[in-house]
Amino acid sequence: MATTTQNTPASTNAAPSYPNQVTGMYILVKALQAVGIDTIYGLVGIPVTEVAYMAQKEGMRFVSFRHEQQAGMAAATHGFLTKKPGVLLTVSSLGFMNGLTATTNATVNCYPMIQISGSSVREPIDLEQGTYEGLDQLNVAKGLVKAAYRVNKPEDIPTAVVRAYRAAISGRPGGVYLDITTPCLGAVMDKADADKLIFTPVDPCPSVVPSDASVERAVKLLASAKKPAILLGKGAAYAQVDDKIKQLIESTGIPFYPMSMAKGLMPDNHPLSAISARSTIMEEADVVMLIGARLNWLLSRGHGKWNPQGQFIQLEIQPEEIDCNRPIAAPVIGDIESSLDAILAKLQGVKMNMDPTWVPGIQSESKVKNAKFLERLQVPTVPMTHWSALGSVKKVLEANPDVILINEGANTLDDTRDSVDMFLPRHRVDCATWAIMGMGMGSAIGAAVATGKSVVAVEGDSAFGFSGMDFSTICRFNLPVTVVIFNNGGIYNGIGVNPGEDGDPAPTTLDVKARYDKLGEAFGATTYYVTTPDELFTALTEAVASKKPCLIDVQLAADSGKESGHIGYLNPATLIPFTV
Ligand code: ADP
Ligand code: TZD
Ligand code: MG
Repeated sequence: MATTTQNTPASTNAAPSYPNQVTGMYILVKALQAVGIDTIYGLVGIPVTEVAYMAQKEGMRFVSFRHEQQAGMAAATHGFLTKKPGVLLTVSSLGFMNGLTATTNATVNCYPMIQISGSSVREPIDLEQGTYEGLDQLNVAKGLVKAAYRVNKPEDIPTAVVRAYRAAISGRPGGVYLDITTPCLGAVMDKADADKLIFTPVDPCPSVVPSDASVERAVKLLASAKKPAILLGKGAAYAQVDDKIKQLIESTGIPFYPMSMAKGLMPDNHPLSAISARSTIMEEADVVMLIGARLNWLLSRGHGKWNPQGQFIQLEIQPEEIDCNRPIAAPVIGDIESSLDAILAKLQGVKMNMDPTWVPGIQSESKVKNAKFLERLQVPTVPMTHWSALGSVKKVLEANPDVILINEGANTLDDTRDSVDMFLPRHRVDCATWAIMGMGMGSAIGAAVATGKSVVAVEGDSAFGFSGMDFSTICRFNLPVTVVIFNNGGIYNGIGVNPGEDGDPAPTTLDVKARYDKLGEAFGATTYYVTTPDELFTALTEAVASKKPCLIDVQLAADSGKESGHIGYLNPATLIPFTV
């Protein structure tokens, strides 16, 4: 009688006879190495455990996590910081889905990454017969990621890896899903045949050169502007063309405004920085050049405060992005490097038409605002507020500009972004386009592993809760990461009141008396519990200098922080007031 339960190809039944035979897992590792990938982030179990062991055996780094979402956040951050896809390895079903949240988030943020997931035997999944961790993963992933492929045969693995790699980094970068079935991972081949399959792609991320006409149009418009501005987004940071951006700004004398993750591309305190004059730029600029920034909700989708007569130049790689919210007068479709090369060449000898009062006006406005802001940070309030705590964090981080700053929360995000100046490119990673919580530990790990640099993660207490268990990964891998938790006891603050009578905590209330430092102790980190700005300054200085895993529990007042941070205007409760 035929059995219908296993449906496993014959080749997976026999164990390979090493060293002459290998499995699909070996081919996968070799194919990843052939495209230059040296690190995998993940969480193992059936059917991918041996992929991770094989990776280590073949000289790759495997960073093992407590939750797949964080491994994915690490891979995504690795991709953003290095321009090479970060790789995430997950098991089937829930492991796959836990990781997919990060792969989807990477796609939204235009970070290159590849999620590789083992998947169960196809036939019982397709017939819904109920198999171990059975889920039609490929179809779940499609629509949420930039590209998704399934590999059924070991011979196809190198092609699949190269396709995933090309899809992740070419054009607009994004997350790619690679589904590899259990039989394919376990299939046995002769090593000599397997090795012959491996190849390195030629020109996997080809330049996209803008048309001459588009460059001409953009330069003409820029030169005609009386009040031009350059707006830098995280696409500009990703592109790693720091010198060209500096040259464009300094040779034209046009003021620039960096989006959150573009901070540091030019020093925040540069004389042409308009970081403290956002409203003036929006209301008054007549020509704005967007470089690797989308005119999305973070920029009021081009409406609201923006000068209705203002015109936009947009340097962008994805043609569909243009005009999606507001007509763009001068789109330049190309990769930022090619576009800047062409623009800088065309700008030679072109006379700018800038109003001579424009830059000095922004500079004097910035001077006044910066002084006022600094005053606020210098009040040593105890119990600490976000501001008094940030007064200390600012001092330490600005004294250590090569530390990568990871940042999430509501008030903790907004206030840190506004307080801490950045001086080097790609040194700030935050919850980005979707404003999601739960990237902190993963991103900190990805940043430390990908760059070898020290990392400080400034986390709201709620934000930390989403990824906190992976602090253990920071400790296990002995990474130079300091986690700073701003504990105000809740989402936005710790003073929410349950309007009912059951005595349960309010929906926004967490644990203002929690001692997060003790959590760090459990994993062997150096920990601190601080209640004053001076203690915080000393602790953070020491922690950063140690280059070891550290955790600082920063006790804030429960009433520090306002609902929804700086984006309260998006909260429906502010449109339809909630009355008890
Ligand atoms: P921010 O949130 O900082 O404003 P966004 O994520 O909205 O930045 O925008 C980044 C933009 O940069 C995306 O539209 C993306 O397509 C674009 N981009 C990314 N890399 C490149 C590149 N190398 N060349 C051109 N555009 C790029
Ligand atoms: N879940 C996810 C995945 N993303 C989210 N953005 C939220 C929930 C909602 N949310 C925010 O938008 S900010 C935030 C949540 C839960 C946490 C704010 O509290 P915090 O920071 O402690 O991190 P502050 O300093 O108390 O504001
Ligand atoms: Mg909080």
